[in-house]
Amino acid sequence: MTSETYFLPQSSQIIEKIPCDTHENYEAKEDFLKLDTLSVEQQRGITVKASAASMLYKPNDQALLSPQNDTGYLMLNMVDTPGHIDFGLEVTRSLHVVEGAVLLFDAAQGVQAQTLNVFQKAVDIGTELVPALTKVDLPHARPLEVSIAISEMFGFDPDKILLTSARQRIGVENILEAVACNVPPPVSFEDDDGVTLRAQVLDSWFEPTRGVVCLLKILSGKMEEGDRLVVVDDSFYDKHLSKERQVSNESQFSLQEVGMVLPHRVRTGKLLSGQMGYAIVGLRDPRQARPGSLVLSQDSIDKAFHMEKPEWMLDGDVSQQSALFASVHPLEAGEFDDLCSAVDKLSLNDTGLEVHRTSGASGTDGGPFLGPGLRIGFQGLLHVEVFRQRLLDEFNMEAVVTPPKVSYLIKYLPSKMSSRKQDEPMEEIIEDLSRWPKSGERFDIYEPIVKVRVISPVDYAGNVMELIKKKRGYDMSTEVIDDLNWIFHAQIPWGEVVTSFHDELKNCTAGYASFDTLDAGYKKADLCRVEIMLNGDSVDPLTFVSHRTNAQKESRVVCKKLKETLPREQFVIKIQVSQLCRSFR
Ligand SMILES: Nc1nc2c(ncn2[C@@H]2O[C@H](COP(=O)(O)OP(=O)(O)OP(=O)(O)O)[C@@H](O)[C@H]2O)c(=O)[nH]1
Ligand SMILES: [Mg+2]
Repeated sequence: MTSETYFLPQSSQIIEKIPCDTHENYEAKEDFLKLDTLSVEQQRGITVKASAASMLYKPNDQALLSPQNDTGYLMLNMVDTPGHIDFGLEVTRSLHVVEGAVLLFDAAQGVQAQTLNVFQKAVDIGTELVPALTKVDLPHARPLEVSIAISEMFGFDPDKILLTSARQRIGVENILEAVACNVPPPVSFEDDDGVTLRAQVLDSWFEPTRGVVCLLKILSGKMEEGDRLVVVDDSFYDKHLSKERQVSNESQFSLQEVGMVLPHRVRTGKLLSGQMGYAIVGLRDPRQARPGSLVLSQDSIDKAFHMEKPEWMLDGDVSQQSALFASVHPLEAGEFDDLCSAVDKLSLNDTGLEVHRTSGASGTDGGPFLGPGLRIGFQGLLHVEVFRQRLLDEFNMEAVVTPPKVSYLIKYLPSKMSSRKQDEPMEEIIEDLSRWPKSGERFDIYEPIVKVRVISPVDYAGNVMELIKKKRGYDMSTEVIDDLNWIFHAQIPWGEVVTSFHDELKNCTAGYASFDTLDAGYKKADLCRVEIMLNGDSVDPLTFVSHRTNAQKESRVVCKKLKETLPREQFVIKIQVSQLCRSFR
């Protein structure tokens, strides 16, 4: 959970509408359990999207309130973030908009790899951290040992680590009080004149009956229903600089409804500086209010342009961060346009997706069997699964997703046989395997490498090390966390990690190990491109890259699977594999 606290600059009329959490009644609240609203989250019991909610809290220490605040309450704006590494972008985005975060550790399992990752992000961003152990109710919880281990690893004062249980409602009050004491209120802009509106879109989604709904944070000024507003992004500022600014009609709107998220929506009619809430803006196209955009008032837009803007603008960040790529095809060939429209809407809400339509309208061609499709970049394998399920749940669109691939760096070497033109670069990163060098070229291939950090009970150390070796890992080292857990560091080709590392690691450690990864550049490798052909036609989406030593084995597995799954026809279907230029059956 990440949390933000700030002083309540609001009159009592708003307080009446907001349920208050005092020390006496917080136990009666069930609402905060309902933040995981997507059906994929409920089915799988995981969080995939960050979601926000606000509450009033009456601190024990009333000295925490500012002199102007005579209400006795603080308003806490909280964001719940996913834990799985594939949704790390949600964590990064959330950390940028809060002043502090509660870092939760499992009192039974101890430190997990993704917690290390979040800790490092929070330190880089400068977020205040409140450490807490949860699940202390479990019979095998080890609060003392885990507290000592994390205080040594992260430098927290062991006495300040809070003990809690979400299930038994233990220690919730202590967390709220620690947040109120330690997390500072948001810093307002230096040039805040108290009236000029600057709000940032934190999230937005499309609802068929209401159109685009935004989750906003008011950075300065206020917004009220009926206000004429404008959504602007980075390109707006660029155009303004080149004096070509023209606010398009599409990004102007009249604010239809505004309110707070508690976590059910409560219409308040206005939002003031420092508050977080929802806004229904009457836009129909979700792309017009992308997360990171700024909302300004039409009346003061020229003034606002000369004022400070928040650092965080997300657009453009994501493309470099896709971990793997797959091509996505509709189940029925005629549904390609519907697929495109569904993916457009989903990509607004899932900013980790990178949608490519490079080769004309059809994006990527799956040949006679898969038909046209889109090439999409994902954050990891779970992300691919969640994407597929969200398409089905939220857009009733069943899609075929080909096995994901990573990107490769190709360095061309001088060759008389080369058909490359002089102005073509000698180095390129490709994620589309149809751009693999043609035969006759001389080239070196570099594959992406990641630093992997596995945290596992020491009982499974042998299995973990064997798995790392099997995945072509190198530079392995170990570090002791406590009597029970070790950290294993290694460098592993990313292509080996994305395929089945997660499942195999969980299997060989009875589900106890966790891992995270850090980009470590590219390394030269002996790789082959393996092409699958059906009746002589290459099926692009089935092409894969394999280490030379495994290529033959992996090709046979794919052919065998194809033989089992392709529908029986009256004619003979020839399945062939071509590895580099060498062909075999
Ligand atoms: N015994 C016990 N179980 C808990 C406690 N908190 C959560 N759980 C269980 O742990 C599982 C995961 O809980 P979540 O609250 O979904 O965990 P999370 O950290 O939000 O997970 P993600 O958001 O997917 O990263 C569920 O089965 C919960 O019932 C606790 O304090 N005690
Ligand atoms: Mg969760």
